Amino acid sequence: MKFVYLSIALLFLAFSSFADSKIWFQQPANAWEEALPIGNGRLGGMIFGGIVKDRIQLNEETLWTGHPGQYTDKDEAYKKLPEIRKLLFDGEYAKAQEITEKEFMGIENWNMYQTLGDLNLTFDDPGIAMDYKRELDLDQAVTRISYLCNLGTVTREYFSSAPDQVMVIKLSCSQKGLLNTVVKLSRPKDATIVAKDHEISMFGQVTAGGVDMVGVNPGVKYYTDLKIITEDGSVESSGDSLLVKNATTVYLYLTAATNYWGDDPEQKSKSTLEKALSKSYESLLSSHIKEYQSYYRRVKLDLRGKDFHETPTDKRMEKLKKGTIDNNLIETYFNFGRYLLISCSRPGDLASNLQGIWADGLTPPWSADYHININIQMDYWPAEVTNLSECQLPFIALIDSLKRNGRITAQKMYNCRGFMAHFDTDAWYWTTAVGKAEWGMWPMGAAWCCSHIWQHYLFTQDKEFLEKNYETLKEASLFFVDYLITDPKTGYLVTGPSSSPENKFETPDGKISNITMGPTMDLSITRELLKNTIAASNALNTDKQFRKELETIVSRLSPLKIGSDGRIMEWTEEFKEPEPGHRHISHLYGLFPGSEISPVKTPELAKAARKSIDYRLSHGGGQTGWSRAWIINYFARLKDGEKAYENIYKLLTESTLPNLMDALGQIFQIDGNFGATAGIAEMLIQSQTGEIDLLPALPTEWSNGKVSGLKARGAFVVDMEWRNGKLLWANIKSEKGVPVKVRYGERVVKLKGNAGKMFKLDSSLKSL
Ligand code: FUC
Repeated sequence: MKFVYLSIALLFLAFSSFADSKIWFQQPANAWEEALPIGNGRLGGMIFGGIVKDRIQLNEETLWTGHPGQYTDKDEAYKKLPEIRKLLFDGEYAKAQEITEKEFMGIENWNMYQTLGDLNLTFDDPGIAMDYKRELDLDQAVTRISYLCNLGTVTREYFSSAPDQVMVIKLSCSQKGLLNTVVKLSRPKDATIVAKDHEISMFGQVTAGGVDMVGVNPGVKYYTDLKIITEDGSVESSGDSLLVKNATTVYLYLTAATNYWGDDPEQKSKSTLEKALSKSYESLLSSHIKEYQSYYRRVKLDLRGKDFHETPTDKRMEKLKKGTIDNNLIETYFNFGRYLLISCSRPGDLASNLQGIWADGLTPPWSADYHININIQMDYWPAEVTNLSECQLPFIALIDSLKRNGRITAQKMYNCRGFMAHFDTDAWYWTTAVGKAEWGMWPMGAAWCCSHIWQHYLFTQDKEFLEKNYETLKEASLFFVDYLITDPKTGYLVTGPSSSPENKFETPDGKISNITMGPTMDLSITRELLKNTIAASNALNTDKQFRKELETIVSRLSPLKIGSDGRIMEWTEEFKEPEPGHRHISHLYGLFPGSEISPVKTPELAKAARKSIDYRLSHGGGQTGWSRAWIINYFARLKDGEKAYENIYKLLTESTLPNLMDALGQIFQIDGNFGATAGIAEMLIQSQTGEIDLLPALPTEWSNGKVSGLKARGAFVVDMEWRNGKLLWANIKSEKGVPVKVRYGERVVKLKGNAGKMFKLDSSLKSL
């Protein structure tokens, strides 16, 4: 079969007026990493768009192997704690690590987030196909395919609707009755497939690992239904397939459910399908677009780039590598980040995992689980600032779900009250420490997650939300009240045994080790958690006694330290670093996402942070997409727009797949998309120091531009325009009447609290 791919894109010009809201190609996807994602927060699809064989790889976010209670803590593990801590205080790192791994930590037994399966469509070979186009319209959350062939114009349209909880596909050709297709559902294992009448059902119970592990470690029961409706032609079943013959337009409706939330999956899937079928295709599509746009259209970014919309996205990515400046592609990348968050994280759903909701196969990378030593937190970095607060709620629910196991782990491993979690969890919310100390021995997972509770409150000023989640902050803090220990050398309170996530050091006697007492990141997170809990108890006017206790502890926490070479110290000692370009830059947590390091408020620390980043980068740092994305945010916080831009460019050219999905090597991992989306916003607006800082890190390449709908802490919505690198005007709408200072460069003005008021400021922040 020959395809003739012509670059003329006339067919699609009518689809949307938001030209740079599209990711598009002139060829089908050859690999999963080139397919286009659709999703409604729960039900996802990766669209390949082949001419003869189209594949839609399917996901349902609760499709997990395993079950609650699979991971248990070692009984009375805490009895080992004094010995381990003593060894670490005495500098016996390697020995402490050996005991920790053997006697303190548990055994790995990973559960998997798995594919729901594939929807396969096989069409008659048209011989020659011209003007092929495959696009994802970010403004509508619809993927479309089209080409010309002997069937006339063939078009396919795919979307996953949140309001109707159904994935819908429309196939059509312009010549009457020429569309023939074989429709199949498949899954590598654990599936029974039945095709009858106009419907295919696939169901089973998922089990662990690869195809040779049938029955091992059972997980959820699932059920998926596919219904075919045609306007003409016929549909008949043959084995487990449906054959559509002589049709002009075909509609496919797909629903899926599991028993994760306690539902009967068959009943849930079928009743959802029935409801969707009672509506016309047009009404499903229009309510999908309307509902989606109620999120997506809150923000609009215009970086005044050159118009390259007639060049397909993969070609633009290639041109970028050769040095073309393409601000519109950065806009598209930013919009794609918002699209992904809206499409994988809706209130009531599970939180975005390492791949959002899109993962192929039975054993996706790192199980596509919840790594909470950076990755899942990064997924939520853009949520508040890009005005998608509700999309953060699944993550808040995840924190709540950690409490049950987290209390047991706190008790059994540390003999402490409160709750805690280590570096990783999954849909069953395990919290114990497993595996190698290098990554497993890190007790700060829940504490870091909790910062998102306070940030959500700061951005929304939603007191009811804070009231509901205060106990979580309190319980997370309570753990540290019991857990922290005085460092006999310094007299400060420290954490431990713990690591600086996934990094290693060389001990004075030449051994490579990972754990110490009081790594810098732990202290930054602890300080932040306790301060947030203090602030929350103040805001709610509650728990005075506990607040006092926390204040005393905060004053005794080991502070940030600058080393002899001027960098922020990663550990309490100045160790040799076997991997000086390590991807985690955890000791700068206080710069981002934290706020204890600031070029305005703590210039010495900011200078040391800058040195630390430069050092990492000069040793090959930023290798993964997410690491690069973190660096963008670091430079934004240091108000260095040029460096932030340089790292966006590096992210796009070194760690981004052709479909703009973030890459770790050749593997998709969604955190980099979200981290960089947040970074772009941080370059335009910041509010972590109590001031709204306008255009804090504007690079020369973005000298002219406009943005609307970004959010600032204190519940403000900010629109602004700039020209020749200078602010032109800013409109700041106060939703809750919180008084605030606004900064632009050195200039600072005060805005009085006035709920609902729009403050209109000119280029020198004077009221208009
Ligand atoms: C963290 C990182 C790895 C990877 C994994 C999913 O632990 O160190 O690079 O991103 O999560």
